[in-house]
Amino acid sequence: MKRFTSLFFKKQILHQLSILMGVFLLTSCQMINTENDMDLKKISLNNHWEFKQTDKKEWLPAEVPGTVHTDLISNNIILDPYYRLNERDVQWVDKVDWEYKTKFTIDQKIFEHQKIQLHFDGVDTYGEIYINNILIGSTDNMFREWDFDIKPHIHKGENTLKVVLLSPIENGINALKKHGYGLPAINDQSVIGEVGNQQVSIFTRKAGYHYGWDWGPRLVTSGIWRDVNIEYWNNTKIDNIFVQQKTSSDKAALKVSTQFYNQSENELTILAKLDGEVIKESTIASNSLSKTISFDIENPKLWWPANIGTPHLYELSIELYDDKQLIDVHTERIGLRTIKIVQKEDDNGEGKSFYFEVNGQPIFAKGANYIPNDIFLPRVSKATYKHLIQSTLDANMNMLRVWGGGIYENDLFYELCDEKGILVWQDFMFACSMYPGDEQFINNVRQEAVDNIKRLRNHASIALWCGNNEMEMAWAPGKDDMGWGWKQQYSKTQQKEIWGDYEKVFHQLLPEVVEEYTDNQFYWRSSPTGGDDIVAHYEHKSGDMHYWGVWHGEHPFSDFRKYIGRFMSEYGFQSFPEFKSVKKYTKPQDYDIESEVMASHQRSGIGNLRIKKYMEDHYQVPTNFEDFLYVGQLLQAESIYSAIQAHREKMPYCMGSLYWQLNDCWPVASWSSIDYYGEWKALQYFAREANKNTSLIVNSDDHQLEVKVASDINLQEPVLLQMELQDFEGNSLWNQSIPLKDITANKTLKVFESNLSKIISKNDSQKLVFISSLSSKKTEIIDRDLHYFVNQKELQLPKPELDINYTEDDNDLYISISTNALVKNLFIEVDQEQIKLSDNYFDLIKGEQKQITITSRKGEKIDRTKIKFKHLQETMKKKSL
Ligand code: BMA
Repeated sequence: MKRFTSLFFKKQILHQLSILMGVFLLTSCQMINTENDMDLKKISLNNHWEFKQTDKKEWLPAEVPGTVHTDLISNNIILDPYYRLNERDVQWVDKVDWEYKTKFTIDQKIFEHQKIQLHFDGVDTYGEIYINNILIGSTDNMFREWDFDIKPHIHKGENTLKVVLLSPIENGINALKKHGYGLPAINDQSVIGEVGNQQVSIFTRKAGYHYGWDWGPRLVTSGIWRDVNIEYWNNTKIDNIFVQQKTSSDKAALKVSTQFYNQSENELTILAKLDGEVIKESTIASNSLSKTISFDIENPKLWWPANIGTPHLYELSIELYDDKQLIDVHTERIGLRTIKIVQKEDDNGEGKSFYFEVNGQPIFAKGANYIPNDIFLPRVSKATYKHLIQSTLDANMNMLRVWGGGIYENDLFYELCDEKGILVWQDFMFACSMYPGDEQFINNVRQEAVDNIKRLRNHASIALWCGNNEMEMAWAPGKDDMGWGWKQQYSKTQQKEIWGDYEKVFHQLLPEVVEEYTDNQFYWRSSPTGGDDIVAHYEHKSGDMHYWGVWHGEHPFSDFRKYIGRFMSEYGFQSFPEFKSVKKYTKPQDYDIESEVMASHQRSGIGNLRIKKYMEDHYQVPTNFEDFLYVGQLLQAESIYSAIQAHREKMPYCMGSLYWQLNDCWPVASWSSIDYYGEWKALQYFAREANKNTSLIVNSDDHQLEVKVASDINLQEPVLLQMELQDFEGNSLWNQSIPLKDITANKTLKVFESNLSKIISKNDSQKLVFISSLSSKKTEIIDRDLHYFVNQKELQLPKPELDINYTEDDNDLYISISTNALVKNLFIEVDQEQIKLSDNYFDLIKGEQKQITITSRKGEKIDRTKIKFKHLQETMKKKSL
């Protein structure tokens, strides 16, 4: 195998070093570096941009990658649209055209290359590309990558690149006129966009949420939103690689196909390396455009989802040589695993299972739906991505659904998911609307799908491709009594046309592309769907389910236990951000959820109504604004905690629970568990509890109490269930312990049940807490649960006195807390940015000592004077403002 001489390998190292140096030099200025002798070279064109409104004269400094809006903000032309009502003042931005320009220098050496190509990782959206003032091409899809051969248009010396970004709204309006009639686009806030009822989002291949959503503002961006560079090479370069695997615990058989641009007359050499070691070498015939090499990895280290095993990654490099000269190298981190979606007919014939099986093991999917982190995507930092994916892992999740109204995320997102063992349910970018299906649109979507599948298919985390969000359910083809009333608004001919267009994309095009370009990855036509001919509703027994009875349908929280499908891919409940976040986008006169500013940062028409109604049912509704925000977060946390538990309780019938939604794209009241500023809401802490690998589930009604244990893993050793009834002053009123065996994966076992009166006896249920814990010798506490017998508003809570002590070291602040009586939902509010607490919003009983660590994500010192404590009891005092 290792036929190359050691001299050759020394040369390779020099090559690699020079590549690294080259990249460094090239990104630091827009001058060309020709020092390294690898054949393919790149110049980043991310620097020295200027922009202007097309019909204005003055050029201003601009950022690439960037957006028009953020450039206008940095040049003090518009104010931050996220602050108070500023969004309303910037609606003109999407109705005019913009120009961006930069310069680059081509020296003799570069000029001599056979191929010189301009490459955009992304253009948002309608771009006209000019080199030296000559139009060389155009773009019309934010999700695609764009290549332009610029060799014929450039000269030695200085050249110019200009990108004209045409108004997405003007383009949309023209497309709407051409189409002849409008299409459903319920989240398109055209009125806020000052274009009346002209909902045009569906005509443009651009992130749907830019046009508004029920958690998002209306800010229709334009911009060169991802990297732009010039690539130049002679003869050959790697286009992409496609890794296929047949993996089992003792062997992974890999087939790596490499596609090239190749005009070389020579026979080339291709080398595959795994973790730096040469694993296979082969030759490529002259002019050949692809090469597949196969090799086996014995006893592979498998990639496992988080908490089930280690998500091991191997580094695979493909190197290309022409006569021992390194021409190009492509490196990816890959995971060896199998992922299947199992849909097996139930024994009673009523439905089919729907679960993910990784390496042959069924996995209960725990997680959330994920939306883009900002309207202005290029400014989302690496730190934000890292924080979100780490928070996903920290909340004991193993799956995120990249939802179809946003974007195919940046590489970094998937790299982090690979690393942390987070499975990705990947939607194609279509949501809550119906789209056109003319030839141009279809071709555009095909290329979009190909580009993104090629970019993402080798990621270990990609588990499923899904056609769209909620479109099948909303249209409900052939079912007159189902759907969202969309089809009824159209003539029979139009209905046929709209559904025909739907079928072209979601039943033909996308499954075909997934089949052709992936390693047998699974395609699911819409979320939710019952599969076969079943349109999703709240009681279907196959496929995935979005259950919105709680919230949209005003069902009580207890209905989370009633409506459970095979895989819950959406359900949710809103809350406001915490007060410290609200302060960032408001002024004190806005501190009322019905104020104009707060209402503008609440985009669900029924949002405040629902929060208030459910709060009245469960809590004493505080009149104080700050308290209302806090109790609202508890309400959301309680609701989703109970839903996660209900879904896990139904395991293995139900094998997935992804709540709506993990994150926010601006500061707003929404269903998120992490706010725009990265602060964990109460829900994020509660989800962490509910998602533990082994979890106690305690339920009671007026007569009965049940304790169950849900587990995603096999527990190797016996465990002890300890249960105790206490009053709020810490007096023990009843207790029992039960040793447990046979806690096995993907099962929920009932481990205790009793007539309630036997436990509560004559005690007042409003003053009681049922404490259960599960412990093993090895792990000590596996899980612990505090269960109350009445709603929070009926609890007769004591007035606790807290004993709080602080210690600190260089980075962290430690708080030790104890109490003389039960304290409910203690909220440690730290009025400092980017803070991480080891726990928050927890209940504490007498006799416990709680240790909290507070860390700054920015590495700052924690300022003790900025810490406040709030608990539920305080909000229950009938105080008026
Ligand atoms: C779900 C999502 C989103 C929406 C959310 C809340 O159906 O797919 O479209 O934001 O509900 O209404």
